[in-house]
Amino acid sequence: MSTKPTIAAISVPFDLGAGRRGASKGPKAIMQAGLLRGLQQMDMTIQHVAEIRLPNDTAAPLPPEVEKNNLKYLAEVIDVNTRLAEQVSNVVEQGQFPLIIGGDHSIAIGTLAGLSEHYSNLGVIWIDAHSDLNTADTSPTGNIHGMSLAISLGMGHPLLTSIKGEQAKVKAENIVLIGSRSLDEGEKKLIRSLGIKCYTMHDIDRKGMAAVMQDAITYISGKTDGVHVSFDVDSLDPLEAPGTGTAVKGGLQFREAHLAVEMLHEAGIVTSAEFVEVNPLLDDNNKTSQLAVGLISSLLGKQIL
Ligand code: NNH
Ligand code: MN
Ligand code: MN
Ligand code: MN
Repeated sequence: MSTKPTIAAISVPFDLGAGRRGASKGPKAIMQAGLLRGLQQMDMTIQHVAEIRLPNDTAAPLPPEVEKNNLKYLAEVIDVNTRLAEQVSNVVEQGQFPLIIGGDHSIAIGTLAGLSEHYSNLGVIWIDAHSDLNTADTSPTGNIHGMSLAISLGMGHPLLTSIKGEQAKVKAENIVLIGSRSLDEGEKKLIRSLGIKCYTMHDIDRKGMAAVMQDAITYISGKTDGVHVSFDVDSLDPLEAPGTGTAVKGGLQFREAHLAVEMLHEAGIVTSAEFVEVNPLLDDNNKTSQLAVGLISSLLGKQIL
């Protein structure tokens, strides 16, 4: 995005994909931390186009014979993501830049499904302490936010993988994981067997964030027709981002995270983004919401000088 597109913010106050409640309050906290104001000051046109939620917090019921084993709140996750996918697709159709504000990371299912209607070779940069590559068979928790990337690859419950069509929404070779440090056994196997590009915290420590991002951008640029940034705030160190449900020590420092998104902006390749897993109930004086606003602004072009 070299010229400034209109940013279409879509908030998704949903947290039933996570193991604890509270990420549903993320969008409001991020808005209150000044997201729209900040972007307008950068001369960006931003509109809050939609809030995606379940009417009366009730999902369309699933037929009783549907297998729901180790898939918590399956009906709710399907319903909200079906709505989100449609909204994301419509925003792209209108030539706007979708900015999805979560909500827990299960909403990536709907985001990627919606994007897949417009990109046949979508790149995905997944910045997260986790890889979210579990299926019901490998998940230690049954929380669907730990399965969203696998579902987008076409692996998982058929009612989840078939939102916006049966096809895989993203290809393994078009994914880059950044900041990984908490991977379940089944996820490690999948990353190895599919050859998914994965920059762990170890790699970031060794090479430095600048080199990692340069590699990641080079890897993804040539072969994709769009790049989505899926940013889970638990990628940051818990000292920087305490307001998140599954904090893992040893994460990205404040500047490392900003450098990553600044470099993505400079590369001019990003066509959509989502920021997820801000949980205001666990936050310390809105520190994590404010951090999210700073990271979003940097990704969209805010510069220091
Ligand atoms: N891997 C764990 C699970 O499947 C944790 C996932 N939690 C996340 N992912 N926050 O980003 O439940
Ligand atoms: Mn449409
Ligand atoms: Mn995640
Ligand atoms: Mn995570």
